[in-house]
Amino acid sequence: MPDGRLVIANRRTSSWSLRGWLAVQLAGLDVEEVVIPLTRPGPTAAIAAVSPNGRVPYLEHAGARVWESLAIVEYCAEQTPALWPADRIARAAARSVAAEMHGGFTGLRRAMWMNLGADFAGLGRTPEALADIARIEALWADTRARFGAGGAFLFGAAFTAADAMYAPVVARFLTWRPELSVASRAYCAAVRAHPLVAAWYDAAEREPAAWRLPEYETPPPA
Ligand SMILES: N[C@@H](CCC(=O)N[C@@H](CS)C(=O)NCC(=O)O)C(=O)O
Repeated sequence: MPDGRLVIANRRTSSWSLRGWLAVQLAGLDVEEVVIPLTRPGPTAAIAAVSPNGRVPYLEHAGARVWESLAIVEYCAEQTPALWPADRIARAAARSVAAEMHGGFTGLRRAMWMNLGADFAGLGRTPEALADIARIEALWADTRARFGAGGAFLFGAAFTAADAMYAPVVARFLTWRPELSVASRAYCAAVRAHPLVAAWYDAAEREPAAWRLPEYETPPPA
């Protein structure tokens, strides 16, 4: 019998769900997965009925109730410390970039929402989104230069919680195709090829078309 449940929303468009799900997978928690499709206008009543903050991801595990993706990441890292880099200085940087993602980049998130099945190449390039993208590229480059020498991810060979926090950004970049450096594109390719990310994309493709929300399927004007 599973030790609890992880509540998420549509894989195609729920970027925060992807972060929580990756953390749970990386930690190897044995939880039932409950997918609640988003409804519009929100908030989604079925999510509000189960999650303390009315949002997903929401985790129940061995008596603990955890909401907010970053809190789920931290809970998972308590179970499996390798979610963060082992080195104290690298771990501090990983926590910082993860927190920066959790608390910011609203310009990007508003203009280039996650839709794994869409092709919105060239669109969504608002000044706010482009400023966020510049910061993200600088952050990725700096992190990889300082800690990433051993592999393709932010902290080297291991896909850590920091990569989990940025996986939905990668997904946005693959859908909206902003201009990116060669190094950023290589990082995006590595994240997309990770088996857990690939599994999420595959499962998203199998979701019922009826779950799709018109506001996330319609491209913004060019
Ligand atoms: N700060 C939250 C954000 C979670 C969030 O906004 N989740 C969205 C789905 S991606 C949600 O649950 N929305 C509820 C709704 O639209 O009804 C976190 O980090 O978990």
